Amino acid sequence: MSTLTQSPAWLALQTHQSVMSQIHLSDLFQQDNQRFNKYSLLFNDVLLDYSKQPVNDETIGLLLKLSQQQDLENWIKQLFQGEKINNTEHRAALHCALRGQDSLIIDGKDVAPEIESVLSQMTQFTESVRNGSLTGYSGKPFSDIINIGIGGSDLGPLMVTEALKPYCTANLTMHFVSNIDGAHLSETLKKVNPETTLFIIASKTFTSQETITNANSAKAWFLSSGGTEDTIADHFVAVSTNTEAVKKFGIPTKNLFLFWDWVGGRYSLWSAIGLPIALAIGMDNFNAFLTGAREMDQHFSTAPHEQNLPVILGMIGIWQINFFGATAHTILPYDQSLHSFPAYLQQLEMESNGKSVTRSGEMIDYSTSPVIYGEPGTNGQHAFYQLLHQGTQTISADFLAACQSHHPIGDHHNWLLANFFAQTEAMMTGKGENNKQTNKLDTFATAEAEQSALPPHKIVPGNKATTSILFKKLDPKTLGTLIALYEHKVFVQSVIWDINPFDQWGVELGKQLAGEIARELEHDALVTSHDSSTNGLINYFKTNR
Ligand code: G6Q
Repeated sequence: MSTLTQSPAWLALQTHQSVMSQIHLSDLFQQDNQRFNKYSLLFNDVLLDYSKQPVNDETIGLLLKLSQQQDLENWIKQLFQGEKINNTEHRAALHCALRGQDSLIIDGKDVAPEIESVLSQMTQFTESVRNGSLTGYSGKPFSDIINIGIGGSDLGPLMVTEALKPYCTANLTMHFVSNIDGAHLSETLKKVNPETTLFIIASKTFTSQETITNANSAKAWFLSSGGTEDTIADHFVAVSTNTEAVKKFGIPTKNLFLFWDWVGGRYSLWSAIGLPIALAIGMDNFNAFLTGAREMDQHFSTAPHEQNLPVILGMIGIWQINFFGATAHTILPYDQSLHSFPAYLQQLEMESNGKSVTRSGEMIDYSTSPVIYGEPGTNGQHAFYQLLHQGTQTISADFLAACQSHHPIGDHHNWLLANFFAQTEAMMTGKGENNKQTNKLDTFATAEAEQSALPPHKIVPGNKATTSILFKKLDPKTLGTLIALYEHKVFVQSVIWDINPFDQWGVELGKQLAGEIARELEHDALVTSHDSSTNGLINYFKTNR
């Protein structure tokens, strides 16, 4: 048994859970008509409603005792002071510094001027691409930007560029190529003209197999369709920490946007990895995006924990995962422009907190990151919500939506939001006669069926916990605030679980694995060096390719 699960705060929460699990969520609302006022928080334009969670004052008190016991306040300080809290890689995790900090000394050096200098390089570059003064080799302005990157060098910029499409004012079409599957690059190249296409090769290490393979193929395509070695510099820029590799690839250093090893891949969209975002929405909007995140940083580092959005969101997650046994968490943006938000959060949460040893290397005996998945509403309603309403798994959910639409046609937005509210209400109250008292569908349904005309399969038990996040409008600043909210929520949970959220050794393993097999695939001789399944699969591929 770990010290955490034997600690007083943990044991007190376990005892409290056995009481709270007996109370149906709708009863909590009947007992207290002030629940919404008590259990919702507002920061800037972002409203966080956690009143449809199985909590009361005692729950919040006990959760905050747990966070105190795990020294959350001190960890937050260390994060913002640039301590080397990424202990397995001996680095600070300084993504917050990218959102604007007057000065921050790391290893005896102030990093603020370097950040400022890359930001002004980005400003100059994005302005000249957007106003057409920087052109391709034939003198025509750029029409298409292709970002080649993967993981943290792809998911963030892709998600934000999609989410902020209404702010993409320049005449530029953004494309994102990540998969090493040749289809991704080929299908993208079919849509563009080499004379007016700008490639951004985005890779922190500049060694990721997928990115380098795609970048080499893009360069070959460029050279075979009108470009020359001399004009590569007009059409290729790089974002990386690896100056040498960028030079070796053929991109001159003047086209390199630097960032630093203290920016983790999945936290890098605030750095020059955000170049496609800045090209799409312009630097003023990009700065507003940074401001939104900075304001959330200030809130996270100063607000009392009971009024602190990331702390509350994180601790509600702990309550669900470690005490109610939730194994999955679903992200449901009622906003088509946030269609990539669940995929982005999959990486942020699962790569950060999908760990099973503590900071000091001990095996963990409690759950850490749940499986994260999601789809925009209302699409998900017609697909997997069935399981949320009547399935046997414990799954928690975040619903998100904007009050104001960027596309106010007819009554679409009212219908969209009506679905949001109806779903969260139905998940809480259920449907059927006297549908309450238990969250176990089978027991409940049988008892209910005996007393009512409803057959068990028609009874929806409710008592499913949800959190709602409403914001005024999805603008650059609000999106910055929202992303930082989730980043800090992930950090809060990592502190409770005593894990390092900033490394990713499982991902590193994946990067090494394919190399040896790729060499075996270079020839047609059958292989015998693996287990029989892997040999069989490789040999079937070789005989059928
Ligand atoms: C993120 C991960 C991972 C990384 C990609 C791309 O935190 O480390 O997703 O971003 O593997 O790495 P490069 O940017 O080095 O190509």
